[in-house]
Amino acid sequence: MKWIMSFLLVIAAAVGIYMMTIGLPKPPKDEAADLPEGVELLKIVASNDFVFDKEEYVVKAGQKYKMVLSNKSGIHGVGVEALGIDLQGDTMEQEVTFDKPGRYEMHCSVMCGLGHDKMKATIVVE
Ligand SMILES: [Cu+2]
Repeated sequence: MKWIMSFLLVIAAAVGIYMMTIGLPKPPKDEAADLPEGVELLKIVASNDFVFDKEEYVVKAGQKYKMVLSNKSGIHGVGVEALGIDLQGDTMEQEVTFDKPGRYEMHCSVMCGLGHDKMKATIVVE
């Protein structure tokens, strides 16, 4: 009788481990890890509250960035005309080097709804 108990325990443990393995969410992709050398990540997250995740994105002049737009909810874009930036649709990332220090207004470039006109942030190049 004792061996049956041990056997069941082993099965239960095996099932448990299996469930844990398949149940674990995939580790989040570390986007900063696969950047080319010398390139930094500038990630912008947009959501359906018509906001970007920051009011100001501070970057260094002369530094090359990989600018990535991530839409947490809704469909938005990022436009900075003065810097030739337009992220939307199929183009959700772009390499940018900010040359001139200053403040640049960034706005949503996709008509995303009622709050669209107010969906703005600033890129601060230092
Ligand atoms: Cu919009």
